Amino acid sequence: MIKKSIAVMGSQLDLGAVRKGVDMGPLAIRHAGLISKIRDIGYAVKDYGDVIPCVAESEGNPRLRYEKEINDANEKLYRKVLSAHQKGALPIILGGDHSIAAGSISATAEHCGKIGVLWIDAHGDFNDEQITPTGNIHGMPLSAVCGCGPDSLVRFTEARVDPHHTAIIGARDLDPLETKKLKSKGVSVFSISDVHNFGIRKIMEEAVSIVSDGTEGIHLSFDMDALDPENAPGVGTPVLNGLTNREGFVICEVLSDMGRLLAMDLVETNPLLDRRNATGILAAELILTAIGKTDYQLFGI
Ligand SMILES: [Mn+2]
Repeated sequence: MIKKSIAVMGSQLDLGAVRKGVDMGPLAIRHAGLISKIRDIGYAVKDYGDVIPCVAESEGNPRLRYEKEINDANEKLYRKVLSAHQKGALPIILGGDHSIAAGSISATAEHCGKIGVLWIDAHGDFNDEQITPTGNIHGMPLSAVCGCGPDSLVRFTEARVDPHHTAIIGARDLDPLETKKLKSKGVSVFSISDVHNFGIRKIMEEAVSIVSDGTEGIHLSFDMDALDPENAPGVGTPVLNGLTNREGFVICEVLSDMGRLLAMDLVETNPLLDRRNATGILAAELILTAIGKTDYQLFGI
């Protein structure tokens, strides 16, 4: 078990994505019993509530849609996550679309210094205002926190993550220019084929060594669309042929066993598209596993 208390917080942000509904993700994950189940594992836990973004008047720059509202919400989230780190708690951040990671990861990097980022996602999220095919900011946060643009998305801090300390697992829907940029900046990408050819344990071994080597620890950013839509139907941008539930849990188990988790995002849960909160429940269980819940636990003994 990580010897820390847990700080749960969320961001009800959906302006980075096209399909609406991920703003309710944090509520769906809480309704799956997250807070009491964290307490059951044996942690002190406090729920700091959600950042609620301003109502958007217009989308603004079509290459960075809703930039102002997203940045304002992320600045608030950044302060909340930073404050949780300063109190010695492990922050768990519930999304919201993936653009919230520009706020959360920046806070971890600001507090901890050199960090590794493990990005579990069907997508690369490594676009910027020049190469984006859509202008949707949820396709850009990994690039932003690595200092590869857009800089405006991380305007509240100088802290950046070295792309060489960053690994993506589960990728299967990358844009062509994004792929080129990921390669040129040195991000390690483990596609779904890599997972199925070599096995999730082998891929995790490699990924974890990349993000741990010379870093203070790992910020895990888990996008529910990394999983197969059969298991996680409640996501805005589903992509066929995803990770199995078991593979998702192994990722979290390995991180829990290592004891080097600094913070975790769990994003892109969309209750409007879900089946009886299956995706919200799965999201909560993945979080619990990452912080030490096991299948066979001697509660309080
Ligand atoms: Mn994502």
